[in-house]
Amino acid sequence: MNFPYRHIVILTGAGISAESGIETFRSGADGLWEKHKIEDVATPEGYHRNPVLVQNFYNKRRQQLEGGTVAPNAAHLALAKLERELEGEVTVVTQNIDNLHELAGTKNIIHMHGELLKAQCNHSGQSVAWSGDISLDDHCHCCQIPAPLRPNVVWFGEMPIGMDRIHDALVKADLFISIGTSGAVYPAAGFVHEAAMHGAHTIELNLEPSDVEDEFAEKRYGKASVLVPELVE
Ligand code: BV8
Repeated sequence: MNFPYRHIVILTGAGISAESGIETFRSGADGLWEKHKIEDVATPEGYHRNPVLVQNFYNKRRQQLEGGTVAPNAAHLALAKLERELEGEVTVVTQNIDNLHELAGTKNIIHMHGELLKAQCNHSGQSVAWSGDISLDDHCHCCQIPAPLRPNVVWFGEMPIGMDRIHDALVKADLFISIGTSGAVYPAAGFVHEAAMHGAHTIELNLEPSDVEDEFAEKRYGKASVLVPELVE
């Protein structure tokens, strides 16, 4: 592979999984989930206000992931091939909580907004692999007094996962590619600026210009399953 870069950071969002059948958050007709904006459902306040609603929001998405109807698409597979064949380092920073990058074969992944196939102890914050629904009756086994389990995801107002590792990768990057994200959520939407400040070339691959399109040196618009193989293969 004659890709002339040696330290590549790839940020992915819901758009890379759209062609695998997983709904995005904001590019749909109204960007709502059962009449709720994600900003209202994916928050600690929303969870404490209505834990059943929020658990259902994630249980339905976990059922889809485990239902055997979604699989990695050509974009996920092209990124896994890039990581295998590049003489250098590829870091996939995903805002997605699905496991499609793993299923495609990518190894170096940072799930900065958490993972659907894990549950988290409400008290200790420890996470555990989880399949099936999380119900209000499910409790952790890590604490003296068992605490309720919540989805292992980063809600608005909570600290994203892996920020130190992400920062280190952005400082070293000679190429930053953003795939399938609206650029609506921080700190992820600010990564392009940080990478460019440290000299990386920056490319946006998306169905339409994102909220941070002006930050990119290069932009290609269309479907990820077409654009990503075109770029990296
Ligand atoms: C934090 C949970 C402090 C898991 C999610 C005011 C200004 C700036 C920032 C803030 C502000 N007020 C508050 C904030 C901070 C806040 C924030 O950014 N709010 C926004 C709404 C303004 N951020 C936070 O609270 C974060 N935490 O800041 O802590 C801190 C910071 C740094 C260091 C230390 C401490 C926590 C944010 C995490 C929130 N949790 N989800 C889940 O339920 O999935 S966010 C949610 O949005 C998802 O995780 C999702 O990944 C993320 C971003 O959405 P996208 O992935 O981009 O999806 P979207 O639908 O929007 O877009 C899809 C795109 O794909 C579209 O552009 C579409 O055109 C394209 N597309 C569609 N199909 C295709 C395609 N592209 C290619 N091919 C296709 N086929």
